[in-house]
Amino acid sequence: MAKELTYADNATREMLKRAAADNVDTIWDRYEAVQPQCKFGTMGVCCRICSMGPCRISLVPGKSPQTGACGANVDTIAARGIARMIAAGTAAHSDHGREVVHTLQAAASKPDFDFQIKDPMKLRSIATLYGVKIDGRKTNEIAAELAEAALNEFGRQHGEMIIAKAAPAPRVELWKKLGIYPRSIDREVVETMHRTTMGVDTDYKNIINHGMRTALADGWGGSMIATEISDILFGSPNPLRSRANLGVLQADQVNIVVHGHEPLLSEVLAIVSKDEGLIAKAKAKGAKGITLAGICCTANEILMRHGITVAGNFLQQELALLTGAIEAMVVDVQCLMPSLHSIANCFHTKLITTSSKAKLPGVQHVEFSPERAKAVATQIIEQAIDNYQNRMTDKVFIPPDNERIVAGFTTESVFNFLGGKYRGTYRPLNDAIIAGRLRGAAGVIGCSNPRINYEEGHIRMVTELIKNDVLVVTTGCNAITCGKHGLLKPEAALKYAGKGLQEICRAVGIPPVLHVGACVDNSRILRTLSNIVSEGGLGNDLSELPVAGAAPEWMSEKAVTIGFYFVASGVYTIIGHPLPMMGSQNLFKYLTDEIEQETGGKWAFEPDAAEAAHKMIRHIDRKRKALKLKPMMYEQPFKPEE
Ligand code: NFS
Ligand code: SF4
Repeated sequence: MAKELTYADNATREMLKRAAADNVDTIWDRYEAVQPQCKFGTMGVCCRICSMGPCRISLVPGKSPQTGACGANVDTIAARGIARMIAAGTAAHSDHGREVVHTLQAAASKPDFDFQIKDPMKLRSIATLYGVKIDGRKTNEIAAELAEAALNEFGRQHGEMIIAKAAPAPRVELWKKLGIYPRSIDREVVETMHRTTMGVDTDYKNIINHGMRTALADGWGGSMIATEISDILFGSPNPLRSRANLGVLQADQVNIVVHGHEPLLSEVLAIVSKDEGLIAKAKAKGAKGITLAGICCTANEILMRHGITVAGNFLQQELALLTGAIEAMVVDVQCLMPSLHSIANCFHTKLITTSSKAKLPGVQHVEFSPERAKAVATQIIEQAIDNYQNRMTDKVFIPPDNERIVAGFTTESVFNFLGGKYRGTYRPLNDAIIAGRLRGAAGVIGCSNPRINYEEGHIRMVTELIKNDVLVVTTGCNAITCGKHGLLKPEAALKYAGKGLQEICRAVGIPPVLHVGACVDNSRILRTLSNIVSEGGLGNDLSELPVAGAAPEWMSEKAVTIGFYFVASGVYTIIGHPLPMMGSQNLFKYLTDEIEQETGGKWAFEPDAAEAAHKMIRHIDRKRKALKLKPMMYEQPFKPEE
């Protein structure tokens, strides 16, 4: 049985008790079973890139071996490992972006296609960024040309990426000077794989340099394309209400859970699940209706645009199945635990894979394609309805917990609020920071990880930041944790925020923690920071802003990529468990210190989440001082150390 979780939401704790009583292993049990973990892997000193290896460097300084068989030292081995994580993360986010662009392309050319352009305003704004002519042209013409331009960002052979020019001009110039301005997404990923294979790049700084270029091709490339084109196709989110946690599942309804990342099928499911005919079918089978709920970033996508409820985050995917109340769990790609199959088998739940890129042995596969979107969605929902009668009622347990949330903030929508309805402007935000009402802003994002007392990292960090008048923006699984714990409600400001942040939240009616979407939507944070710079009064580049980023419970390679594009963008970025490279003192010094001379950003590792928040606050205060901003307006509970 897993260790007791002292910070986790009530539903999670209840479900874990059930799992223990039923002798079902979950992620926490399996995590314990793999202890103790390999020190060489943890420290990043193991290389298995070629078959002269695997080679591992002694962790005792001076003790042999200090190089692999080929002569690679610990700095090279550790840097190569990190660079390959970045390449994998970039590949995952960007491949998702590519699917969305292909869908835009099809939508532009086929009049009876299941997807159509829902936000023509955003289409025009992104088309303009790409230099696509918009005046006097039809929506579909613009969309077709934009889709082509966006696809070129993946495979361009000459020249460089266009969308990354959305960054402030001095940043773009700096990237070019450092040789890390990205050329095209696939090219940077390929070059990372090339440089890190046996006998190529040995200089750890040069390897990380290209790692940053690859990461930028994600944050200011593949992820940004995924976000912007999804908004064009499915509509840009606006603030809306919903609920989060396992209690959103309904005992008397057909429950369908979508889990994974790409927004395509889940978008159609969100629409088709409201179909009167299907609801009538569900009723004919004795259910009161159809409930759709999400897990992981797919949840965030349909929450942001449709207000669909969230069943849980990464560590709750197995617990959702353990309710015994899910007729179908539909998965696509990324963050899917291979254990889902065996847990689903304990119940009537149909697990359905939908992407050719992610199949599970023995699991039903219904291949999704944008051309057959509605048909696939209907087939899945009908199957779920038929499965309702197989529910083993005596095995059903849905914990009641579910919390009210407000989500749906974007680069465009947040500050329309702050600026009043008719004039979208960042001025009030910048002024609040300049006047010392707000200390600054922090992006707290990323996964949950059984290595950490579940949710402690997120909750302690976020509450500590808002208490000190730092506005928090959140994505991914952190956002879901914040939602479950009541931090995404406007009232949370009164309970947790410092006086300055409280005043702003009250005046505008926003929560102190703003949910801006899925992990690819970290690109919204980049665009927001760029808008703050161009609004004026807080410096000329991202690195001058009083902001910081964090992923206290990170797990995925995608999180490593995100961290690197934030560091390359000049942002101080702190994570809990260190990157797997601590065996290389040189690399550690470079990433947590020297790199700041180059990009203005740097890494920090701090397992204690409240202490990590303090480090972020100290960094924000240093930036405030450098900008010669006014002292904070109100007496603050936090006294930074000198
Ligand atoms: Ni992000 Fe989303 Fe969650 Fe981590 Fe996985 S769901 S893309 S990787 S675990 S935050
Ligand atoms: Fe060993 Fe060098 Fe081969 Fe890596 S590349 S496995 S260090 S011989």
